[in-house]
Amino acid sequence: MIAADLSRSQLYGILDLGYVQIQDAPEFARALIAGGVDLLQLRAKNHSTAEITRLASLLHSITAERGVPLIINDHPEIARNIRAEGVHLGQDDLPVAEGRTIVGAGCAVGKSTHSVDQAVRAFYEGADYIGFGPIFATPTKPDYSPVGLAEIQKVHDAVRIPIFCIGGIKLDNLPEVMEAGARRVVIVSGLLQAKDIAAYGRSVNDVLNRKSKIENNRN
Ligand code: TZP
Ligand code: MG
Repeated sequence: MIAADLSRSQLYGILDLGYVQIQDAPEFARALIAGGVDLLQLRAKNHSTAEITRLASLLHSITAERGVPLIINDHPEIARNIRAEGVHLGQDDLPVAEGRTIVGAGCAVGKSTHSVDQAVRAFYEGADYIGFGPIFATPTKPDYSPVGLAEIQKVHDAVRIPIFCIGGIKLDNLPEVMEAGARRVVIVSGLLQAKDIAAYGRSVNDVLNRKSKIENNRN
């Protein structure tokens, strides 16, 4: 994946198998893409490598056809084997450089960060993008304290790679997240639990696009 794909991306969707039955994943992926996610991650915390590989490969045929980069959480070998566009690593996973050695050039390496300090370290580690949060408390990542809205501007002042704010972000609190300085967001349960995922995604994109229009007019 090239840097331009990331810098154009505003909405990052995650197909989290904590919310979606594995057999329903392709249908959810199609709905997320119809809703306008710019990036799609597969996050499967409790499945075997074989199951994740099989699903990742199937999802990749769906995302590739629609030009949406697929990012694999936790598993650089799977990302490499199915030729995904990226891998996403957490604080307890391999360092970015080791992940990059496995996935090879052209595959993005993202990292989860939970403080401005971790964000700065991820930047110097060479991450292509970071997730930053949880902004709000969230059942999707229950053991983490929220960083709060005030850190959003600080992390944007500190780090010059794409920053995706994550954690407890929904359509109704999105305006305040953007007001606090966010440019890109990850939404997991908000999208996956929406009655109409595609419509929800389009509404999220409307809010995101309003903000980018305002910014473009300022420059
Ligand atoms: N990392 C930080 S918060 C989070 C992850 C994976 C979960 C975000 O999920 P949700 O449902 O959008 O709060
Ligand atoms: Mg991980």
